[in-house]
Amino acid sequence: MKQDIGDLALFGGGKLFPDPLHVTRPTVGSKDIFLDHVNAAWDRLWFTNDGPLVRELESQLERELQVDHCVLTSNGTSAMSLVIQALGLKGEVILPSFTFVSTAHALQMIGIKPVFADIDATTWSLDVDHCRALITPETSAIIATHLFGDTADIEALEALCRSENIPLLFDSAHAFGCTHHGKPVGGFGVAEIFSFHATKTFHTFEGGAATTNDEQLAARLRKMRNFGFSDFDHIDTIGTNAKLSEIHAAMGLTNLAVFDDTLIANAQSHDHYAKILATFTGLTLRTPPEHVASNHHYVVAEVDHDTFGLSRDNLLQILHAENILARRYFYPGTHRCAPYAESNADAHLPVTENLADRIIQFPGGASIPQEDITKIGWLLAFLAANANEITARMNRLA
Ligand code: T4K
Repeated sequence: MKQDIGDLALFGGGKLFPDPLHVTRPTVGSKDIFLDHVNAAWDRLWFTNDGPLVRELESQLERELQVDHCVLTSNGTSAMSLVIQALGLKGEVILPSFTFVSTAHALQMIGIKPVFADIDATTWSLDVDHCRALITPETSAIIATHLFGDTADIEALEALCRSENIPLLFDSAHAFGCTHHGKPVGGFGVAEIFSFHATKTFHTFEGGAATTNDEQLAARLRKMRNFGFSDFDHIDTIGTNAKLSEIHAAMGLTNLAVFDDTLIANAQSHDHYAKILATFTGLTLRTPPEHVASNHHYVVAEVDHDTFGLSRDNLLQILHAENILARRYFYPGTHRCAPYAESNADAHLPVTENLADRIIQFPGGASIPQEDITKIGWLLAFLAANANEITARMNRLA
């Protein structure tokens, strides 16, 4: 533990963690159950193309998410691309800048212009008034993100899309296992898209899904993920290869079996941070509102430079030196990323830009030992107590 600011690793002291402490580690169920599924696939010699494990996982997810159709895909980005193309979107699509770049890329790659809207300062969800102001005759959809285990402003976005007669989609990569007014995320809008990447609270190594209550859309997505085949030699539509393999589905079945435990462990980590951050000022933990049951996978805080005494980026530098690999998702905001910066040079998204400069994600989730959170908490309190002296020393080093 640090007694003096000279003990900080940034100033030459020993690292608080000998090995890197990642922002997240994959949560895994029983290795034996996973291997049982893999052995069964091995014996069947059936490894992909709508295999029995994929079908079983799809039906379990439909029950879990209370949605009519779950179409598994190779990753979340391919699910998003398929839905965008299955719905025939074109022209312009409105989305938040403050999200992962994948949706903007999926649009831009097929010549649809991503139009970046700001988020609301309180909810961090798409700002509905700004979306309304951005709608033009070219707008073909709105794609909102449920961010950090919270949900978007679903009702207001639905009302807007209904009045404009355009589809509403959700990027739900962060919201598996969350509910909104008691209803599971997965059945809202025309379709929702999940990522089952290893960094997500429920994962299939790599993978993703589109969920929908629209039977025709689901049928189209199933064909499109498999080159457009409707049977052995009939190709009905253009498509691609976006299938999930049996080994990925085996991981999904394994992890879904322990998902209730994952949620409990996520909440324990989140609560532990909440108690620690309440003992000093300047780091405000993001806590979803009452109507959302969060998956608590993301431990995200806003750094208030004035009250905490350290800027977000100085804090990040100190933590990384200690081997605590906190992240600043989603810095700097998609509209300021290289592929979009020039065409959005005039875009003014004050809430997004402010948040992108203040936010930090701490190591959290179900796999982090509670004693590691205690150590991080101790360090954060030490930094808060000595912030001015540390900042002065960092300035001298710069
Ligand atoms: N929408 C949203 C809101 C998303 O966040 C994402 C993906 C998508 C859509 C698209 O879904 P996918 O097409 O990816 O299914 C990661 C992931 O690659 C990406 O899936 C994720 N979001 C994004 C937010 O984060 P990186 O480059 O930040 O990940 P990386 O490799 O630095 O890993 C993060 C931490 O996780 C590391 O500190 C180590 C740990 N880790 C990672 C992997 C892969 C492990 O411990 N084990 C592992 O196997 O992008």
